[in-house]
Amino acid sequence: MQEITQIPTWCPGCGTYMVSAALKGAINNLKIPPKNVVVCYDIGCSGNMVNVLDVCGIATLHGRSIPFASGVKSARPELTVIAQAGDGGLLSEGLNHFIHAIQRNDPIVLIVNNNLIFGLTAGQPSCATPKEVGSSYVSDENRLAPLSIVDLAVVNGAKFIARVPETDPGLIQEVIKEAITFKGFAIVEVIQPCKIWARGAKQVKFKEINKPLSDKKKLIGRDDLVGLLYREN
Ligand SMILES: Cc1ncc(C[n+]2csc(CCOP(=O)(O)OP(=O)(O)O)c2C)c(N)n1
Ligand code: SF4
Repeated sequence: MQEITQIPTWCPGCGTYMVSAALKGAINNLKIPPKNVVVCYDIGCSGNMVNVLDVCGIATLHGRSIPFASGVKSARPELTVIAQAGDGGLLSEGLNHFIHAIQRNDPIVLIVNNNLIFGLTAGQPSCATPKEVGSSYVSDENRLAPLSIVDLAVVNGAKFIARVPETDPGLIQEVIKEAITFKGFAIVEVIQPCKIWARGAKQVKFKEINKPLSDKKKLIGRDDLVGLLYREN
């Protein structure tokens, strides 16, 4: 494997710095050789982690990181396989893949860098953009209510659901470690509002839960809950 020497180009304060450091820390902590880790990256600001993480990386197509990851895992089940996506790639371009991976319970990890907007292409609303966030393409406010990744995961029967804020790198790392050791489709959503295009997003006061809920329906509509929210044994 070649050593990665590129310097990240994310904006100062972008949550993706935290996520890439947490992912690296989780892999090191679990002592998984980087050559045994495959990360399938979506297209976007967050997908540019492909340039900085020293693992086997595949830059896939927008909205298609999950099927790439599922394919790699079925061909090489001994590898740790991770799909990465922004909220645009996951919910706007590739929502069907998300739901089908839940339905099949594909044994891969999904990390969603939810910055609440299409970041790389300069601020068009995604399906996760809150109403109060104006954008470079919508003059006042976005008229559509945002889709919730956790709610979709719950109603479609996901067995591992986590949501973590960008402000808690320790929690992001812990949850990614749990996700990597889970034997099924493990969803980790990181809330990291874009520092440029989602500045108008209301600040959610997060409440960390220290034990996964036994009744996942209680997660519906609770966008304030963070931590490992649900895990089915
Ligand atoms: C099929 C397709 N449609 C549109 C694009 C253009 N495009 C590239 S990045 C991007 C936005 C990415 O947003 P998101 O997935 O939320 O990731 P972020 O940049 O916010 O991290 C778009 C629309 C593309 N590359 N492929
Ligand atoms: S535009 Fe937003 S998501 Fe992209 S690097 Fe800057 S802060 Fe991060």
